[in-house]
Amino acid sequence: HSAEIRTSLSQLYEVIGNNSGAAINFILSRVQRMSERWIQAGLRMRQRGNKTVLLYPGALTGSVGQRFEAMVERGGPLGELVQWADLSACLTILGHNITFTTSHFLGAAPGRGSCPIQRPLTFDLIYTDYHGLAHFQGAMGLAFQHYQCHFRILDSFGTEPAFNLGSYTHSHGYKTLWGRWGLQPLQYMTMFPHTPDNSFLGFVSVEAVRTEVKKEELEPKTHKKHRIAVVYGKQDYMWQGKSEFVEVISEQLETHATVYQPPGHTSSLPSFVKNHGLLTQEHFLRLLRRAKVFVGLGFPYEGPAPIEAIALGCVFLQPRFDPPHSSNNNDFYKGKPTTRQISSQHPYAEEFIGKPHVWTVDITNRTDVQEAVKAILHTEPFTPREFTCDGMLERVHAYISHQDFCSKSVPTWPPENALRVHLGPLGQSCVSVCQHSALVCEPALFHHLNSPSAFTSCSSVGLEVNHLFPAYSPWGRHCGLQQEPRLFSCAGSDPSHRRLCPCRAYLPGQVALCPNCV
Ligand code: U2F
Repeated sequence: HSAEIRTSLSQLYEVIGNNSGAAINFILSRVQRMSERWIQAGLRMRQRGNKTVLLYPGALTGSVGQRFEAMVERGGPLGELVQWADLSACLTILGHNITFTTSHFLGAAPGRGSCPIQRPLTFDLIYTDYHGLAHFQGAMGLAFQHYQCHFRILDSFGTEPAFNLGSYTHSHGYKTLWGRWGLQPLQYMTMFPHTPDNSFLGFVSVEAVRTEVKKEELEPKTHKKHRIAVVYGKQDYMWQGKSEFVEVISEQLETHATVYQPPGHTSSLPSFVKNHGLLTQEHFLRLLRRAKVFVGLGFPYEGPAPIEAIALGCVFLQPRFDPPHSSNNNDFYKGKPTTRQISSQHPYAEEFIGKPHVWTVDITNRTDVQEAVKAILHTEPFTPREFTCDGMLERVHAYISHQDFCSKSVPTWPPENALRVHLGPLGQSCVSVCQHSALVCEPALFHHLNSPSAFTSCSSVGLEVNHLFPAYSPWGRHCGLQQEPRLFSCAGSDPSHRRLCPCRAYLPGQVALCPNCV
């Protein structure tokens, strides 16, 4: 039978509703709140799919899940739940058949009653995370290898190819707690377009409700949104050492917070801050709607909230990190399989959105902060297309129809005519080389330029297992080709190599897709 775009999410409520807990409630209420927008976007979308899909958020499962669950209503991370909610809504609307489970079923013997893993595997696709991947490996034994190509891993911060292969990380000193699964890097799906080596999954941001904006315009000035700052920081510790910064802001704006307060605990927040306690997502968004500025304190890194704030017409004011934070100098990033240099609390907001919506400042410089706050005038709401329902449906549909990690042959999507070859300067990664030409690095096109003919002049050619290749070395005019396709890397850079880069154009506001390949 041919699947259809669904015009209701009732099937999803059923499959999610078989699970329970605070995290599941967050997911369900988010999907319900956004259901009308999903359905309307689904009607605008002509394409559909009919895969059988398992969603298994390992972070909500077993003992890891208990710890995560305990923090949901105490200021713990919610970004992952935002993504699971939006992914499951998106797949349902596209017409796929979904199973969603957080039960630690994997301990059960195969074939017994409720175990969703049956042999042969009945799912076309399995969306999980790093925790879930380990559960599957434990439960499936040797069959795991065989099914690897069906996995899609939700990985907020991304996994660079250099961390991808156990033997390679070991011999090249790339230390990580998470990588080394030997999947194809595009099987990892990130929350923001961090490195194009991974697939950018994203989520859906709230969109400003037009009618409400209009209504506000007609109301007296006092009801207009202004002179309120909301500080981004759900737990007390995130405010430590930031009091001067918050003070400068509060000199000009009424300052609000949503910090979780344990019962019987006295607040250590400055007395001029109006703390609402941790809010439900709905009330949090209502607060942002009234505010003019959303203020980052430096943590949490790279979460969804700034995108929502900008969508609701706030300016996001955030700290610059100089020197940048990374897995080398920062406990949060330590062990994460990435060499990214985090130049501010939210590099996506800084680089992809920027002024007038995003101000990245040195928060220890009083005059800089004051100037920024003063300069923040009326800003229109803004949402990049990739964070709308339409954008996410288009992107996820494209991935499901074109990405095939089970095939033994080279990738055929995006098509070769999308390829723009660029030879970078010494020391630059293909991420920046392509960026400089307003293009994006496309790892699925690497195989087209992994041959001597792609270079202009080589006195010698070598084939090597090296994540920097294909690359050119001016010393001896050596051309290096890649021997291991799972090490093709947009992110890799080195002072003695000029990377040969597969760049491509992208749709406005939809960096994951090229203009002629959807
Ligand atoms: C990120 O996780 P966080 O949960 O800290 O990310 P946030 O940007 O704070 O927001 C997640 C959602 O929480 C909601 C808000 C966001 O959609 O609308 N919310 C709320 O419901 N009530 C409130 O009072 C305040 C916010 C990131 F996503 C994770 O991947 C990281 O692990 C984490 C640490 O860097 O940061």
